[in-house]
Amino acid sequence: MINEKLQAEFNEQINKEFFSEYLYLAMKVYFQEQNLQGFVNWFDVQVQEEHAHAMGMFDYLNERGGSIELKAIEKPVVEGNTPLEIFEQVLRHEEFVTSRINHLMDVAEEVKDRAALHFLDWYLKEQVEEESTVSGVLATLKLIGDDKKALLLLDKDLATRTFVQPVIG
Ligand code: OFO
Repeated sequence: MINEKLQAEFNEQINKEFFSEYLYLAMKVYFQEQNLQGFVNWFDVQVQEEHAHAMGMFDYLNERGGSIELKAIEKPVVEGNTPLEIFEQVLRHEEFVTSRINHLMDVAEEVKDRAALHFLDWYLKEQVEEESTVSGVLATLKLIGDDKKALLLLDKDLATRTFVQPVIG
C-alpha cells in the first residue's frame, strides 16, 4: 500500500500532466491558426507524450493499490503571440514540471518508498530530455528572428517529429 502523502502527490502530478496535455493542445490551436503545420505536428506529439505521462502515473498508482483522484483541469492560457514567446512559455512550463517531479521524489524519499523513487527516475530523465529539446527549438527561434523563410524551414523540420509510445518505469 502506498503512503497517503505520496499518493496525494501522485494525484496532484497526474493532474499536472493532464494540464500539460491541455496546455500543448491550446498551443497547437495557435499554430493551426498560423498555418504552421510542422509546429502543429510538434505540439500534437507533445500532447500525446503528456497523455502517456499522465497515464503512466495513473497506472502506477493503481498498481500500487492507491486511490486515484481525478481533479479539475485548469484552463490553459497561451502567453505570447509569436512562436518564440510560446516556446519560452513551454520551457518555463517544463522547468516547473521538473521541479514537481523533484518534489515528488523528495516525498518518496521522505516516506522511504524506494520502488516509487525507482519509478520516478524515468520521469526525471524524461524531463532532462524535454528541457533539452525545447531549449534547442528556442535557440533556433532566437537565431531566426524575423526571417520568415528560416521560420518555414524550421516548420518543415518540426513536421518530421513522430510519437513513440514510451515504456514508462
Ligand atoms: Fe510530462 O513532461 Fe512535459 O510537462
